[in-house]
This record gives sequence, C-alpha cells and structure tokens, in this order.
Amino acid sequence: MVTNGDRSGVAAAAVGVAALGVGEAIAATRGGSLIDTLGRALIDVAPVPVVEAAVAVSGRHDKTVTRLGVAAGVVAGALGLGALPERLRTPVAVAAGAGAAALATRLPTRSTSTVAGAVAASGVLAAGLRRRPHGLGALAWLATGAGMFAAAHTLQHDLDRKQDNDIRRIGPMGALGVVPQDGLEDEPGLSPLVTAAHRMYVADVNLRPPRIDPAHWRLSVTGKVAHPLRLSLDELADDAVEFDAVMVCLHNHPGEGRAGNGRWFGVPLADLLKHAIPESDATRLVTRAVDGYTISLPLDPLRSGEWPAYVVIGMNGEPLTPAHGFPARVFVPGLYGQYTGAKWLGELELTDDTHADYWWRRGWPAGPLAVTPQARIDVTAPGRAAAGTTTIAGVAWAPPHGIADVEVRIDEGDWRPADLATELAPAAWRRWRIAVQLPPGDHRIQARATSRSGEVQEGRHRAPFPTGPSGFHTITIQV
Ligand SMILES: Nc1nc2c(c(=O)[nH]1)N[C@H]1C(S)=C(S)[C@@H](COP(=O)(O)O)O[C@H]1N2
Ligand SMILES: [Mo]
Repeated sequence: MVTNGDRSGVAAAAVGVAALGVGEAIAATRGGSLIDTLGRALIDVAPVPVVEAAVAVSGRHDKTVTRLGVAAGVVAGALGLGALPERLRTPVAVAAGAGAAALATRLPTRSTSTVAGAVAASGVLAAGLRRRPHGLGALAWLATGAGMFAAAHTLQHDLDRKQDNDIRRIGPMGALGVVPQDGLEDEPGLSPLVTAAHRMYVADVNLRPPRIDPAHWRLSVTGKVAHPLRLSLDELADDAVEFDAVMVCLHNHPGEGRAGNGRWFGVPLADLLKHAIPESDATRLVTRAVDGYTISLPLDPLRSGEWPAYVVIGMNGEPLTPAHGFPARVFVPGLYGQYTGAKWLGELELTDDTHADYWWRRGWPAGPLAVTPQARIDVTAPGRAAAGTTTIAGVAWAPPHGIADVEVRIDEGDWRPADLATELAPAAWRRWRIAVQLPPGDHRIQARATSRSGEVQEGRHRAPFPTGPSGFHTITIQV
C-alpha cells in the first residue's frame, strides 16, 4: 500500500533528480558542475578527522564517493523539502539554489555556467515540488533528470577531448621513448621502474581537473620581486631539464599505491627565482593553482638550491596530463605531495610569513614535511632460480638522499639485506629483490628501507595525520 507520505517522497526524489540533472547540464555548457562545486565546498569545510576517514575508506575512489555523496545529499534535501509545508517549499528551494550559486562564484574556474545551473536547478525544484508529480508523472521527471545527466556527461566529455587535443598538439616534453632500465626487468609483477601517467595515483581537492588553454596560459612570478615574470609554456620548455623522482602522498600507508616514480621535465626553481630577483623581506614562495589552492614553501632552501625544486611541465616525455597538473606544477623531490607544490599552477608569489596555506588553516602543520623511507612488497612468487625458494621483490624510496638498504624479515626473525637494482637517481624509487627459503606454512613477511642519510624506516604504526604515516608493509603468505 502506498501512503500519501510515500507518494510525496517519490515525487520529491524524482523532482530532485530532475533539478540536479538540469543544473548539471546547464553548468556543463561551460565546463562547470553543480555536484563538483558542492563537493569541493564540502571538502573545503569538512573537519580534518572527517577528511582523513573519507580518504582512508574510499582509497582511490575518493572523487566518485564524494560525488555520490553530494548527489545523495541533494536528493535527500529534495525529500526534506517535499516534507515541508507547502508555503515553505518554494522559498527554501530558492534559498538552497542561491546558496549553491554563491558557492559556485567562490570557485574561479568556469563559475558562470555553474551559477546559472544552480539558479535553474532551484527553479526546477520549486516548480516540481509545487506540482507533486506521481505515477507516470514522477517517472517523466526522473527520465528528464537522467537525460539531462547524460547531456551533461556528453558536454564534459567533449571539453575533455578538446583539452586532450590541445595537449597532444604541444608535442614532446623531454626525451620521449628512452626507457630506463635497472636490471630487474625480468621480475613479473614488480612495479615498473617508471610509472605511466595513467597509472600514477591522483590526490587533490578538485573533483575534476581545471581545464586550461595552453595558448593563453602564463605562469606569473609576482609579489616581493624586483622583476616580475610572465612565462609561456614554450618559454619554460626552453629551460627545462629531466630528472627522476618519486612523488609520495602523505596518506600513503606502507604497502599502498599513493606513490609513483616519474621521469619529470621541469625548470629549476632556483633559476626562475634568480631571474625574478626576490626582495630582501621575501621569505615564502606561494605556489598557487588557477583555482586559488595554495601550497607554500620557505624561500631560502629553494633559492640556495639546498632543495632542488622544479616547475614541472612534463612527465615521461610528454606534457603533464590534466589529472597530474597540466600545464605546470611545482615539485620538490623529498617533500610529501601535500607540501611539495600546487598542480595546475598559475602563479608563484613571493611573500612573507603572513601567508597561510589551505591545509594549515584546517589544522595541518605548516611543514614542509619530508618523505620518510618506505619499502613496499610487490611480489611474492616461487623462485625461478632455485627450487624451494620464494622470491620477494618490491620498490623502496627515500628521496632525496636515496636508498642505502632494503631488508626483509620473515616471522619477525632477523633482517636480511635484499639485492638492490641499479639506482636511477637518489630521489627516484629503487627496486629490490631477495630469494628466501621458507618451510611450508603461513609466514609473515615484512620489509624496511634505510636512507643513505641513515634514517631507518620506523616500524611502529602511525596514522598519516599530522606528520605522515609509519609502519612496515606486512604481508602473510602461504607456502
Ligand atoms: N592544486 C593542487 N595541487 C596539489 C593538490 C591539490 O589538492 N591541489 N594536492 C597535493 C597532494 S596532497 C598530492 S599527494 C599531490 C599529488 O599529485 P598527483 O595527483 O599528480 O599524484 O599533489 C599535490 N598538489
Ligand atoms: Mo597527498
């Protein structure tokens, strides 16, 4: 039996889907998205423990989970609206739309169409709730919503394709086609020495990468400098060099995949700073993305070259992909991603210590935080060289100093040194392998890394917040 309350619930949900769909389609005409704007707003205000729990639970699917959460929230909001007394529905729906529109104006990227989408969505919501469709009527609203979502998807897809074409036309960034080797190419299942861009983890607060026209994009170097700069991608490419380094997310628990090794192409930041001529009271370098997100760094170690830092414009011989920061990002090998510099870079601003970054204002330390040594086990397989042996292999990193040792222990026994592959660069990850003899049964295998600076991987488990995770990657295998 369908009660009156149930029926108005169905109506409100159908209207909610239609309203959101219309909003998405209108926003998408210029690349905006209501859902993504609300999602970003949610990320911007969520308390750090909530963000940490969401990152831990959703893993690599954090963006999908956020989007579904927002969509569910909007539909739930429509249900709530539907339950309100008739005379309140329209004003509340319009207020919600105005709120969403106001949020959209806070995000500089493609905000006009998102504002229009929010206004339209609140209009559809108010009109639909007044009509209270049921039966086939509700179905028609649902179908309209679905059609609008499909239209939004097509529009976004076309814009993505246009961005991809713009990027493809740029041509190579670095020595395309040179595949480095380290001697462990014969180990199936081991992480590649160089991580392909499409296999590299993605971590950021944007639900969709900003789309940037490379023809009009310029990197500005501003603030406390005697000689402000505005540089095109071509001008940056003229001064770029290749370097190998591992990018590590602060949220990477031992054994996880939030780390990748790239052959990057970038302009040494020390050179850029020399050209810009910092003023004497400049103490920080703010790396600012086109959407306003910032990561800042102390200026001195960047100027002196103590930290080799780069404005990166290419990865693995090609321009950066949209997900990884096209057209430019700042990268200081050895600092966690959250502290290393902004993707989708628009500006480098020299300033003083009055600046506060996105994450510090939320309770993270001002940092910068350095990557600690970590070893990951990728492979446990019957040894091919000798019968009765087990091959254990993986990757380890300790940027910028490099890996001195990787050791493995079985069932909490003594640490045994693994063989290290040829080092690509101290800041890169290093592959390793060891063959061990294991009696039949279950065994706990652990690996630990030691840096060339003498830092030994810490075995005690620690959560990522606030200074980065620790512990050993531990796996159990059956022989
Ligand atoms: N603009 C911008 N840059 C950013 C972030 C971000 O949210 N926005 N996240 C940082 C974090 S936390 C990490 S781990 C790295 C991830 O880079 P990747 O997605 O290319 O692996 O980018 C950093 N740069
Ligand atoms: Mo990160």
